[in-house]
Amino acid sequence: MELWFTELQNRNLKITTRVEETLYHAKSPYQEVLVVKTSQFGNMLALDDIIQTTEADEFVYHELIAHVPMMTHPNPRKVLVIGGGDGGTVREVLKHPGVEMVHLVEIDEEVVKASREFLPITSSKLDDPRVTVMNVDGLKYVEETDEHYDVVIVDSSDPVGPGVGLFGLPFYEGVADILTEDGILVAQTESPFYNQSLLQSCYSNIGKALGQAWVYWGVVPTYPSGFWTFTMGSKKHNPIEVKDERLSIAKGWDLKWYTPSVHKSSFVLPAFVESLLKETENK
Ligand code: SPD
Repeated sequence: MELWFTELQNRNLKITTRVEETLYHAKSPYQEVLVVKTSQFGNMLALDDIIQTTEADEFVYHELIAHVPMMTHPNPRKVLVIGGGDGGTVREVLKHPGVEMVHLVEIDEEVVKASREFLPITSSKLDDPRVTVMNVDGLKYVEETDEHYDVVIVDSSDPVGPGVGLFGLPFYEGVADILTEDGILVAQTESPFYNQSLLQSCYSNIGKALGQAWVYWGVVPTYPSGFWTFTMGSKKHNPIEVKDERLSIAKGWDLKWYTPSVHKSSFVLPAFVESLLKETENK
């Protein structure tokens, strides 16, 4: 019998990949957590039937969401990751030698459990002594914490289910309050092919909350359209002006996507994305 996993990418489009075996399946209070072994992408984590990460292409997303803000800040010591229970973002953040503590706020402990068991490379740094994993709601955490962070990374799922509040202005304003005075926020902001208004509102809201915003992108084959964006807000530091000397600290790290040139080129946007962002500036 043939087994296939299908994600409905939008109302008109599906992506389907062959499954060899189901490795983990649980219904948590928040969502359905599934890990399958696929023929094309290796082990793959899906939440409510939406692909979150796969062994084959996780490096693109995790290197970009972590290293672009972490290099932009001159000395990131305290980092908060919201979502990201698979551990891939934490793994990349810890490559920065000055990092003293990483708080991982992942609402769903089933995601962490499944990833520890079936995504061993992605989750490999979750037990690092600098890491504290908290299974609490990111929105609530941001409202209630007294901690301040140099970098906050919003490694959320899509704007449906438990992740929906993580894309709104009140949340970004809350993050601005718990950032240090030169702090940086980055969020995953979906595909400009299929989710244009979401990208526009994130760009506009992050700009309002932090003062300045930039969009950058990479290619994640298992996400809708493959073309994936991240939006960074920074109170002080400009990601495009980071000195080559700073970017060169990544030499010798185990990286497959991020390089000093990629850091800069990721901010070069196709014309249609530039136009989308320009539209928001006039509002
Ligand atoms: N369409 C899926 C987008 C998922 C983005 N977050 C993935 C989390 C990986 N750490």
